[in-house]
Amino acid sequence: MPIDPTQPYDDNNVFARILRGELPSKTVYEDEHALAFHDINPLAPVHILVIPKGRYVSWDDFSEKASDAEIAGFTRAVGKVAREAGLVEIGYRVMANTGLRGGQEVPHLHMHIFGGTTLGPMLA
Ligand code: DGP
Repeated sequence: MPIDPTQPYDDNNVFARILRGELPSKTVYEDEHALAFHDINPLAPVHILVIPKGRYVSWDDFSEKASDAEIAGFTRAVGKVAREAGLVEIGYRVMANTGLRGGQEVPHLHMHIFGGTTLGPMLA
């Protein structure tokens, strides 16, 4: 179900539970600002999710309310994860589904990193 991007942050969402270690994930990277793990339902040979450690519902919420340090740290983490996954030479895609008609289902900001193949103009 798509989420309402204006809803308050839900501390029981699945990514909040992964951050607290209550649910397992295949972690590929972690630092002060970000956690990255493999998507449970990969849509490409490489499909990694990068999430901020702060409580942000969406890209809209994060880009408005996060501190400059959080934004810088998170952005650098996304780039680092893609580099460490070996995606720079072949190319990759970064995507944040946002809100009701943006296809967002989990109400904690997550950047999808897709790679490992030639990506079409859009992923459904
Ligand atoms: P979105 O539609 O942008 O909100 O994408 C949510 C993604 O999260 C979707 O590709 C599947 C993934 N996902 C949902 N639940 C879990 C989970 O428990 N573990 C992991 N690793 N990924 C999950």
